Amino acid sequence: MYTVLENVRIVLAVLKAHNIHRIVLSPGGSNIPIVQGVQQDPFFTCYSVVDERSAMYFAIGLALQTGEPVATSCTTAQATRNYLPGLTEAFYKHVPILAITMSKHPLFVSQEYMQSPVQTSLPEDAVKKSFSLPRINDDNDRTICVRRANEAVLELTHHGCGPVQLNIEELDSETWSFDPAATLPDVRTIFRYGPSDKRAPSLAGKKVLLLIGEHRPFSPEETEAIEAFCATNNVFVYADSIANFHGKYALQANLTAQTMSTKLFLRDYKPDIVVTIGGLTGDYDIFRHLFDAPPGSFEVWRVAEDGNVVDTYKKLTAIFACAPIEFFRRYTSSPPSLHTYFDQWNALCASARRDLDLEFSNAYAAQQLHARIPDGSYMNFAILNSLRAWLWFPPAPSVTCFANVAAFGIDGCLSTLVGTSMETDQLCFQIIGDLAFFYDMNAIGIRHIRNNLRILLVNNNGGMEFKFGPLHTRMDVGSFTAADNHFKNARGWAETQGFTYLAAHDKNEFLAHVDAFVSPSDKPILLEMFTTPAGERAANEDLFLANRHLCPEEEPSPNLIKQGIKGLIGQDNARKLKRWISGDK
Ligand SMILES: Cc1ncc(C[n+]2csc(CCOP(=O)(O)OP(=O)(O)O)c2C)c(N)n1
Repeated sequence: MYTVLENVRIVLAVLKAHNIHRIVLSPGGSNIPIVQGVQQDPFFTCYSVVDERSAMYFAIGLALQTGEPVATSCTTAQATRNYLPGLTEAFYKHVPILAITMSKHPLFVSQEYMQSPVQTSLPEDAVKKSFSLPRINDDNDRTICVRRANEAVLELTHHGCGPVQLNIEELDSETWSFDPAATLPDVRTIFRYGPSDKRAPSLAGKKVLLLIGEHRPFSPEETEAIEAFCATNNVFVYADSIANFHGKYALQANLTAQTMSTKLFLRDYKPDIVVTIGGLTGDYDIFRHLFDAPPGSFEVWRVAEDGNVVDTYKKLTAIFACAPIEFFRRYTSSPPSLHTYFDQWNALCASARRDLDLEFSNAYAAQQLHARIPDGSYMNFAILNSLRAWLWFPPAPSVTCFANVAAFGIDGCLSTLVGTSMETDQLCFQIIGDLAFFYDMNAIGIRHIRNNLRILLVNNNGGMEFKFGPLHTRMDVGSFTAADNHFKNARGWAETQGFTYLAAHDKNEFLAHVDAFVSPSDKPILLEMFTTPAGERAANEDLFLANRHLCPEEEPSPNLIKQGIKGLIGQDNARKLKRWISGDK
């Protein structure tokens, strides 16, 4: 029998998984779910101490004597406050005590309900960190509880030892309820390993997806370590342009991932282990597959010097708190491995089609320009739409790529690239929509601007990002969400600031400017292309339709039906029909 409170059962399971078996219990009503769970389980050694001040000092003594983390549990209200003196001692003494506290459902906190003061307002020098587990209503709450319970335990010994608060929210009506059939959940456990930790699991026989998020260019040593790791493991490296990695087993697979269904990914292309390095990917498509995959589909290992618990895909099981190079060296074995997993992705990606007659759009610009970006250049993609279009048409490996995907602001992309352009003589290209450009337009007024700056301003009259999906057919997106009709063109401002200003209203005008745009010049250049939402949509859709074969569906999808119509009446007529139906000009 266990409590009906699932968040409590998760905590009990996590304590056991991490082998925390000494617990100091103080009396009360709100922590009955914990007390009941541990007193019936021979795994736990329970100590009873009435006074919470004394209980916390008692726990310190236990931990000092055993050298192991100790848990404590008390009821709500003043009980937690009385942990404070002991927690302060533990904080400055660096003793790992997990203070499990209880609080009422947030509905009641500070609302003059009985025994409901705030339970997490501890002084900054009482605990290293404080975690709260919500009452579980759905899978998201469940995931949060599993992650936070693991994180709280791991924090006891992370970057030095110390006390940690693990607060559990509960509804009074459930606090004393038990379920005779309940057992402890088979909870996902997250472990943290150092670079030479003997407990770390093996990769032998596993299919590994090495996912590289945004990353500065790799050093030769790092590249060599990754290549050696890949050579001796069954690895496919998923690396977008902003990963700045171009190894033998790496592919720029976003177009494939975008076209593929999660069902197909799970059936044929999923790994056993995902190893992540670097920052955010900014790639919603691979994210979708990894995030949506059911629990247990694969494990995620995060390799990062900070050693933090970052559970992006809800499947984190291991954190390697070390520089990635140490991880790769450690998992490089011999002899060379089979590369079936890479071969599988490679075959699929190789059949992707990019050689289409795209409509005038950001994707068209990427298609025409990507191979013309000079070796050694730098690029910055002003997030979502521009980044995506250029992931489909990646520039040469010698081009260093960035995007502000860490916080996804349209506010400073241009300023970031201008900063980059200060310290290199190579050409620096910004791909940017009109909202992002005019947001950050003062960046081209920075008086240090140099001639190596190239701005491709894709003026599609507002935030195209919000006009791709079906949303624009269901609501007025243009007025406020995409903020149409604010900015006319950048000619005046660009010329005032000493730029060569080029404009392109169609493919011919665009192609006429390409040579100048990618060549050295005695002035910085701004090329403004004027595209339409309909053209932008058509380019994207044509690209997907041409790549449907990357994702064979059992059921004909709406897209497949569209493709059939196109086949019957021709591409141009299909576009006209679509514009007529959607009311676009
Ligand atoms: C500072 C900031 N404000 C708002 C947003 C939300 N946002 C994301 S994309 C986008 C539209 C950007 O439009 P534009 O720069 O014209 O590029 P397009 O989508 O048309 O290619 C907006 C407003 C954001 N990311 N950052």
